[in-house]
Amino acid sequence: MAETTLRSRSRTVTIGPGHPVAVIGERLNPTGRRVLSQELARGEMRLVRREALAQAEAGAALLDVNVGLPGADQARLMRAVVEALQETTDLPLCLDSADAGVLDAGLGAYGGRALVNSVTGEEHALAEVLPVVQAHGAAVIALPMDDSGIPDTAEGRLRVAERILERAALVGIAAEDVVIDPLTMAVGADSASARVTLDTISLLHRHLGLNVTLGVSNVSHGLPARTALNATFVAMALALGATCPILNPLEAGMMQAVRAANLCLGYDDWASGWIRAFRAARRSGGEA
Ligand code: THG
Repeated sequence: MAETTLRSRSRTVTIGPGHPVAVIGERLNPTGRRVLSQELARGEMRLVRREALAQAEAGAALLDVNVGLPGADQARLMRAVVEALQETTDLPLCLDSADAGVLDAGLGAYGGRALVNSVTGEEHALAEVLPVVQAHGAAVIALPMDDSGIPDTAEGRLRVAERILERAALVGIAAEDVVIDPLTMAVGADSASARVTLDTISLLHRHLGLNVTLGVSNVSHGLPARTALNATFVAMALALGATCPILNPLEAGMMQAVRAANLCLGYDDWASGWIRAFRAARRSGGEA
């Protein structure tokens, strides 16, 4: 199975078999967050820095960075956020935008090797995003949807992922630098959707052997008791081969599920990570 290596100026993170789960922290995203949106709109980086530090402290390995504010100059904003984050944290970044210009601006400001989130199989995305990824020597998340939409079967999603890999190879991006996302939708809106995501993960794992990410919190959108649902879903996804889930590391239940999965999948010798987290939580009076 392939390894993907990401870097900040001073830290290297390797995702892949034999490595503990690499959590991608989801909180630098203004969607549904009023105060963060307002600060970003003013170009203010106080909350961005605070969320970065909190996610690092909670155990994130990478930070997703989304500046999707309607009406903002997102290229400029992405550059400013990347600069602020590089002064604040040594975690490698995952730049989250569908716009090649926004990605190019963020990658240009970045002094490491970022993960680009994401490219789809849509012709315009392949043509615009892949050359930007290649020019900056970045890695990229592939979303298996194309100009005819999102396939509703695991086999259909695997076929689109394979087409994205072919196009990436044509511009000189190695297969191990493509992380595949099976696509996660709200299970409250379609009760078959989580199952398709999980089936896609195992098919991708068997056929491609590449790293797999997923936006865990999408699954519980609109439902109560989101953390319990997200935690169970991420444990299932990790058992089937996901290696770098995007989730909220500030939810204690999510990091508990990730640490439990690390232990159960053989990535935590002598349960030392599990015990260390329990002791740290007891000292600070919180949950493990
Ligand atoms: N795949 C990839 N990237 C992604 C996603 C994916 N990026 C975006 C998203 N999906 C993952 N990130 C989030 C971030 C936040 C939430 C869900 C997914 C979320 N936020 C709360 C809400 O909207 O209710 C608000 C949080 C708060 O107020 O603190 O649920 O699938 N590659």
